[in-house]
Amino acid sequence: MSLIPKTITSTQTTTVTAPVAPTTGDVVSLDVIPDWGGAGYDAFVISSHVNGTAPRHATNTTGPGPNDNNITVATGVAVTFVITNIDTGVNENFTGPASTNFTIYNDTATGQAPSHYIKGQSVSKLPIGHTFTIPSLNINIPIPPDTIVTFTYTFSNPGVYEYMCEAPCGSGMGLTGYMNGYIIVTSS
Ligand SMILES: [Cu+2]
Repeated sequence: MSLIPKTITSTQTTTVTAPVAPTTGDVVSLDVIPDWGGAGYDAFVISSHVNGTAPRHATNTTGPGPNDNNITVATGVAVTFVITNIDTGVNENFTGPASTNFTIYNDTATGQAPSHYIKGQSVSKLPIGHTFTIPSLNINIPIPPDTIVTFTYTFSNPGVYEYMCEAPCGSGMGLTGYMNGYIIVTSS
């Protein structure tokens, strides 16, 4: 499956365009939407569930998570995660080794500038808004503001894997359906 270019306009009027990258296997597209459920309730949202140019949860609830962000994939398939962060906020600086290979695409006036990180490479004081973290697999991907971040992972074992953001990003942090979700890995 190839990635489909798309454009999302954030509430801060910054436009990011997804990379068109050759890949095989499955693609999971997630957006990080600031204030999805109200002030401070940022969320990972399945991209196809995002509506409109000022994306918001349909009911704008600040209650329990809308559960729009669970993912199902199969074992043994290379899954490419495409995480589009339309949040322009910085919440902390990320320092540490790259937990796996990943690429950060920065939107520039002349197009997208990819920065490739190799597993083990040291990352120092990278300003980020969020992370995409799967604690049980030691995956911890930094997500800078207004970027698209991609990485590919093949799940070996069926199960339910919690993913989350570990950056201190507000009230949605730690809430299922906001900055937390689950990856259901089925046997192929
Ligand atoms: Cu976050």
